Order: sequence, then structure tokens, then C-alpha cells
Amino acid sequence: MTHIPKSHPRYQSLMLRELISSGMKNGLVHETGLIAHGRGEAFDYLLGEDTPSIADEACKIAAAQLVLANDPVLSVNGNVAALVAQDCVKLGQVVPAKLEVNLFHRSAERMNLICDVLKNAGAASVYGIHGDARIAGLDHNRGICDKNGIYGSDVVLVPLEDGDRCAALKKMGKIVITIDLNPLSRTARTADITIVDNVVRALPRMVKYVQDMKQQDKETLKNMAMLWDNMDNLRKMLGVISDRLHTLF
Ligand code: PTJ
Repeated sequence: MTHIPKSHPRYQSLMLRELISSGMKNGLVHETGLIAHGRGEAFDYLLGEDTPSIADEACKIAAAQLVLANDPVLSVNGNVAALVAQDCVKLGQVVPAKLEVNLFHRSAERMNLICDVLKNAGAASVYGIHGDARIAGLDHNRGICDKNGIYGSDVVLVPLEDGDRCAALKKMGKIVITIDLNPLSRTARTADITIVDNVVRALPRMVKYVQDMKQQDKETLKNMAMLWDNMDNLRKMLGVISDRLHTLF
């Protein structure tokens, strides 16, 4: 691995690149995951690589929905496993929520590898390998899921996703939460709650919010969730980006 000094102005971003790059070399990340990461980087640049308060609002609502859920599942793909395996496990433990590996570029090797990474990070069990159920209307491998995992869930977190699974999960009546740096993506516009933030900043915040909200009255959380307007939050996020572009020079 290339030595990156902490003093480098783009230290955090370069370290994430290293994680994705070594994830690809180890077989966790699919080669197209590099492209997805690059797109995320570009949008993160527009955010100033920081979490705006508008994005944090979405993070709180997502935490509330996870606390309110009966059978929540966190969906993990290659990029997510390479960047935030430990945070996924932590979030799964505090909610508590099941973890399921769900891949667009599904292969037995990658499924097993990602399951192992999550188990090594402390997950007691990981769903996804059985693949004994299908999400209706999805002809590709993302439609394969576990009956006792995503298929039976009521709330699903799908970070770094492409749009059609999100819509298909919603059709099944599930509440879908996504984390996507691109506020214009189909997933961002289809999900019930879109956190426009880097997954590496969003997941640790969600862990903290879930811990806090578990002490709160359920009715308060339900009211918060009921008042949520995802499109309005996305509009505000575009406003944040546009203001930043106008004030940079
Ligand atoms: O591991 P697999 O086989 O399931 O494949 C996963 C990838 C990521 C390759 C696949 O889902 C894919 O191609 O995704 P897309 O359609 O490129 O969408 C990924 C979205 O995530 C884009 O909108 C990116 O802007 C966004 N993104 C990338 N990195 C981050 C991110 N959002 C939040 N945090 C990031 N670190």
C-alpha cells in the first residue's frame, strides 16, 4: 500500500481509495465498485467531504425507523463491506437488525468472502447465502435474497444501491432507507429515507442515534417518522450543493 502521510490535505479520501483498492484486490469489491466509488467521491467533493445538517436529519429519521421496525435488515454489498464492515456489525447489534449480503455481481466466492468479513468483524450470523427467495420483478442477481432475511423484513437499509431493487422492495411494502452521495440517483429519489452522505460518516452517526433513540418514547419516534418528507430533504440537499458551488469562488 502506498504510504499516505496524515498531513496530506486529502488524507481521508485517499485512505478510502486504498480500502476500495485493496478490497478489489482481495475479491471483496467488484471492479465496477471502483467506478461507483469514484462517482461517490465526486459528489462528496461537492459536499465539502462533510455532513451537512440536512443530511444528518435524514440520518436521525433512518435511526428512528430502524428502532421502530419489527424485522429490520441491513443489506451489505462489496463496497460497503470494504469500507464499513465493523460499523455495519455495530449497527446490526444496537438496533438489533439482521445483516444480509446482497450482490449485483453475485458469485459464491464473493458471497462467502463478504460473509466472512462480517463474521470476523463480530457478526453472529449473516444472511444471503441461502438465496431461497426472490424479489418480484428483478431479473438480475440482486433479486436473490433470504426468506428469513430481506424477503421477510419490514425495514431495509440498502446503502450504495442501484435504483430498481429499491423500487421493487417498496412494491413489497417495505420501508427502504438508502445512503447515497448522489441526490439525483434513482435510488435516492425512490427510497423512503435518503441519507445523502458518505457511508463512512453516516453509519457511525446512525449507531449513535439508534442508541439514543432506544431510550425515547416510541410515539415520539413515530411522529418524527410520519412527518418526514424525503423529496423535500433531497431538494434541500441540492440547495446545499448549489450554495456551496456559488460561494466557493
Ligand atoms: O458489490 P456489488 O456486486 O453488489 O456491486 C456494488 C456496486 C456499488 C458496484 C453497484 O451497486 C453499483 O454499480 O452501484 P452504482 O449504480 O454505481 O451506485 C452506487 C451509488 O453509490 C452511486 O450513486 C454513488 O454516488 C454512491 N456512492 C459511492 N460511494 C459511496 C456512495 N454513497 C455513499 N457513500 C459512499 N462511500
